[in-house]
Amino acid sequence: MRLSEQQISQYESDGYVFPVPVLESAEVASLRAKLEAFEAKQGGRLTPSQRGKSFLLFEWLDALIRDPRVLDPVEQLIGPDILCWNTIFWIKDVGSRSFISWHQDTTYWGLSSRNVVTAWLALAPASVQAGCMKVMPGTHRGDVLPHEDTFDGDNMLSRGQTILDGVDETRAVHMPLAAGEMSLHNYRLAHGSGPNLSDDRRIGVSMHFMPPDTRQVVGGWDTAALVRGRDRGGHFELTPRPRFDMDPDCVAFHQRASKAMHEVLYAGAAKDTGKL
Ligand SMILES: O=C(O)CCC(=O)C(=O)O
Repeated sequence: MRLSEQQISQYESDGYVFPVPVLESAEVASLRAKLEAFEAKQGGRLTPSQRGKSFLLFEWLDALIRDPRVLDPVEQLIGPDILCWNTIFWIKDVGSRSFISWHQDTTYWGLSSRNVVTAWLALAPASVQAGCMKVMPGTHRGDVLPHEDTFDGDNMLSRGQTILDGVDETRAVHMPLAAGEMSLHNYRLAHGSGPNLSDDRRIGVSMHFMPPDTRQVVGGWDTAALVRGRDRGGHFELTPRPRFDMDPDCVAFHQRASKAMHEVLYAGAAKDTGKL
């Protein structure tokens, strides 16, 4: 799957493009089943730290961040050398009040590049009713807007960071996705999502890709997976690859890597909620 010229120019001007088909329905059903079997084995849900940098924990997610159907469109947007900084599970159970406030990821990831792209893949239907992502077109081109830490318990973001002013809800664009489709957005773009009012879980996994000249400017040591081309920057420790789910060497590495990322996400915050 290649993005058309029109999709590339839409990404440049508006900051997003969707839907991009990635997985066949049998493939997405199999990945969802693997994730849900893992959740069931440990009482029904992922721990906060298992939500992030999870490509180190699950062999199938390590394969997904290297899948050409994900990377070919990403390469069209950020070039042939690609690092994956993070992956995050975004799961809203049926009947939960979980939501994601309007925010820009540049405010708390500590990454120097303007050119980080998030690929958000639906592992279950992400309809408007299910609380799919919504975006504010063009906001990736302006300054980062002021955010406030709200620490709202239902907000899935670590600090409940929320754009105070500058979001005109009437201009919001929803990005509904069928299971197996992904959206792509620039991490400077203002985005968020409402609660899941559907009768199925809303399960997504975001994959965050960056060019190797990116630096971590808030934390010290940080990690990334080299998923395509060469690491010409050398600013991140390259991660090992799990040979199977919960490969002990990678689980140990994940513990250190997610602790370092956690410190970046909470830098300067009034408190640590323990969320990712
Ligand atoms: O899952 C969502 O609705 C929001 C995800 C998000 O904030 C992100 O991928 O950066």
